[in-house]
Amino acid sequence: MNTLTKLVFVLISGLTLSAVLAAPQGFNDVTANLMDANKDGMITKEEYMKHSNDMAAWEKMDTNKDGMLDANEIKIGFNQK
Ligand SMILES: [Ca+2]
Ligand SMILES: [Ca+2]
Repeated sequence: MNTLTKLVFVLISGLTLSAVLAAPQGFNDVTANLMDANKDGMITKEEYMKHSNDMAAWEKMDTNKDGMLDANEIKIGFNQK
């Protein structure tokens, strides 16, 4: 491996690592993580109600109305606050 190849390799590894670190972990919001009692990445109504009784906010966040917040709904919902 010559120096240039090494440099390119290091650059690519660095970029890949940054991309992984920057990628949404699905569930990295502290509050959401706290609410997700069983850490399955979803917040059910029951889990939510242990921390908040603001059901208007819940209804707004549960955009597909399936009774739970998935990672995407959490991300959008918590960022809109
Ligand atoms: Ca859960
Ligand atoms: Ca939902």
